[in-house]
Amino acid sequence: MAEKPVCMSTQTPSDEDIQREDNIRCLSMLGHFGFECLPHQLVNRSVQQGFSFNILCVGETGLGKSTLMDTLFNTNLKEKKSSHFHSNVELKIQTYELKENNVQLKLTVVNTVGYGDQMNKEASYQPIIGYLDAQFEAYFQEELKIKRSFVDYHDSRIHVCLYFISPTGHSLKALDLLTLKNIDNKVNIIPLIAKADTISKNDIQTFKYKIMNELISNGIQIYQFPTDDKTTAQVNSAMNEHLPFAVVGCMEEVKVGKRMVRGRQYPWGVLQVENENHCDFIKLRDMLLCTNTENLKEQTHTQHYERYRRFKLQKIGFTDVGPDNQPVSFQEIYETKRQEFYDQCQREEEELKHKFMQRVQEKEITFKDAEKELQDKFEHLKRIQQEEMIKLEEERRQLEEEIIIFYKMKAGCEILQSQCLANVKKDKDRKK
Ligand SMILES: Nc1nc2c(ncn2[C@@H]2O[C@H](COP(=O)(O)OP(=O)(O)OP(=O)(O)O)[C@@H](O)[C@H]2O)c(=O)[nH]1
Ligand SMILES: [Mg+2]
Repeated sequence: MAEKPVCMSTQTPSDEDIQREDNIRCLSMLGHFGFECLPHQLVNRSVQQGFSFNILCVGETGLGKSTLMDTLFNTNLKEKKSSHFHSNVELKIQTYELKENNVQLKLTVVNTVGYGDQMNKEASYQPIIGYLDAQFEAYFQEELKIKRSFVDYHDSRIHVCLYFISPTGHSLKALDLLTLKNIDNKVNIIPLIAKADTISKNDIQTFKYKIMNELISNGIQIYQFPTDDKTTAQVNSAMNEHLPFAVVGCMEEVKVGKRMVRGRQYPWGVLQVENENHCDFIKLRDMLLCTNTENLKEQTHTQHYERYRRFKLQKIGFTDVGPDNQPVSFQEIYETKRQEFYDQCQREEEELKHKFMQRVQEKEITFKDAEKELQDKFEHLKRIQQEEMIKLEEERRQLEEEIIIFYKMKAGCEILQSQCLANVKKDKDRKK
């Protein structure tokens, strides 16, 4: 628990109260009220609730991301090593509960897996953007709920992105520029030169200078330690000069003189991680976890999330001022949007109806044409059939006539034949 505050007595009243320009009077106090203890209430509540901090580590496989996280929090976060054979970049999210004295910290570390291992690296930054946006969207949806529960809500928005630069000593890679350009308006970026023990002290200075020049010439915004707070302005502006931090991570302890220190043992000596003359690890840890944690969270909310929220609301159609540049209320916009939506629905319905009627008419015409064609065909066939019938009838009549003639001729022939036979018989009889 935080210490119980000791409330001091207030100043004596002055003769004249000061009237400020914004019409607020500054009064001098006549006695002790106790509101000077307000900050302590905030401290107590914050300690009770605990803190949360979300870090995104972006860097090529094996650049020392996990080791640096372990070194920063002086614990073994038990991260497994990744393989170099991922077909695309993935994100590994892990949340830890840490406790230092009475202060509890919910730490989320998001690591890129397979970053920079693909032949085509153009899409490498997309999963990172997707993740950053998804966390903003989750917070945005919570904000829009009627029943919000921000007290137990785990805010997963990323507060800082530690960007691990390969210690080539040369320049930033195309992938670094591409990713940084695409994420700099979504997250606070602190660039780090990874495994800085692999470059000489002089080369590091030149490398830092080159990196900063490249970032500026490519218009990439990195996080600047704030200099508007008197208590931290001096140290922060000095630290801004040291960016990008050249860091070394290591959990092993080696003996230096009579002390055990965390460091990397080389044939020519020991690189002490927590020695400011050897690397910038201490600077990073102080800036990240002691001096600017709250500012990083504030920037995430007021700059990056705010940008996302504005974009989302504008996309839906919300604005703060109307066409006449006068402020408009949420209710007004909602009503206008509802009316617009209703009108649009009506218009679309009318359009659909009209299209439907047109189609029906077109079909009707087609059907009528087809019907007429069929009717004509039918009439034509009927005519042909009737003509055929008449023809057949005529042929039948002719045949019947021919049959009658035939029978008549047959009968005639038979008479003639019988007469002939009778005559022959008569002749025979006479000859006898
Ligand atoms: N020289 C040197 N080696 C380091 C440093 N940090 C880590 N290493 C070594 O680099 C290797 C990879 O370290 P990791 O921390 O696993 O790297 P990583 O970026 O988390 O790797 P992945 O998660 O597999 O992408 C290990 O053998 C570490 O001991 C450093 O600052 N300097
Ligand atoms: Mg790792």
